[in-house]
Amino acid sequence: MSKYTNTELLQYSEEVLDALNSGKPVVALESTVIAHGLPYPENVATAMKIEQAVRNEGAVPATVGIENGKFVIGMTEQDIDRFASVKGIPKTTSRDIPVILARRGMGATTVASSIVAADQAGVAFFASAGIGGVHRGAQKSMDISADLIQFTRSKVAVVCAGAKSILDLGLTLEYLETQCVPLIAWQSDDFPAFYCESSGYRSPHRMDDALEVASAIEHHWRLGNNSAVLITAPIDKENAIDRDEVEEIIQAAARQAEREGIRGPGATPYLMRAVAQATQGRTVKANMSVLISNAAVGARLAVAHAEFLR
Ligand code: PSU
Ligand code: MN
Repeated sequence: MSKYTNTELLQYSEEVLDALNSGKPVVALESTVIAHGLPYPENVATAMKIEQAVRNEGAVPATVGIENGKFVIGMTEQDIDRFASVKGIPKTTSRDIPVILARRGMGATTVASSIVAADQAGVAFFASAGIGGVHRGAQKSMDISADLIQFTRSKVAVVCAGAKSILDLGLTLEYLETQCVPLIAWQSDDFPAFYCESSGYRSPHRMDDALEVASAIEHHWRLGNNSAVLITAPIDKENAIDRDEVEEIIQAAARQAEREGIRGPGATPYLMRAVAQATQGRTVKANMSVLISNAAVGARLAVAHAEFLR
């Protein structure tokens, strides 16, 4: 009998089920970035390119979301189009999951809720562009993304381009260290800052070999940690944006957000839109490029991990 199968909670695509049951690498992908992170129709095109990037590296993509009270593990093209175009699909982070499931609703999954789903589904890898983190001024606002807490609870390897500098990246790194989340910079020395190659902070570890990354991930799990390993890969040089330029724009956007009293789950999308506007869409282009390149890195590492386990 096959180990993986559809359940009351999980609706797999056939392709993902086949891959999991034959030990092939699968990479989970989030849907908040489709529903809330990018404009239509660029979001649809990007979601398809992300999936293609995963396939090109020899892995199977599984775009994750919530529909009809189930986690979808591997969206169809129609699903992706719906998440990209239908207004009002709620951004669903970890704590929202039970409510959305109980109401048999739809939910666009964040990094946190996507790795909850991936972990349940037996998908070991997840790739996205930017994770949430500790917000600037968190000493007062206490705004810390649930992504960081979820890393301590879900056994998934997470590949990302670090986090946007709309956050306090120094505090984000401190938080990850305190919470015992292994952090590896893929083929670079620094913790990247999404649009920027470097946040200015060094990463605690650099690795250049995919099998060595796979080994580190397995060591973490074999030690009994049911938690994430975080791997960062920087944006391509051609699409990178200068750190000082972004910094000025972010400071202005953060002041505006404060004046308008923007808080809670709306804060990240608000700041992202403000930065996109101020750069005439250059950050949107960077966002798309980094989503695609990270998906490729995630797939490459997932392939190495499957090889490591053989
Ligand atoms: N950062 C980005 N793009 C995004 C997000 C973060 O550069 O689309 C989304 C991701 O889904 C992430 C979530 O998990 O925002 C974090 O939101 P919050 O800060 O509210 O936890
Ligand atoms: Mn928040």
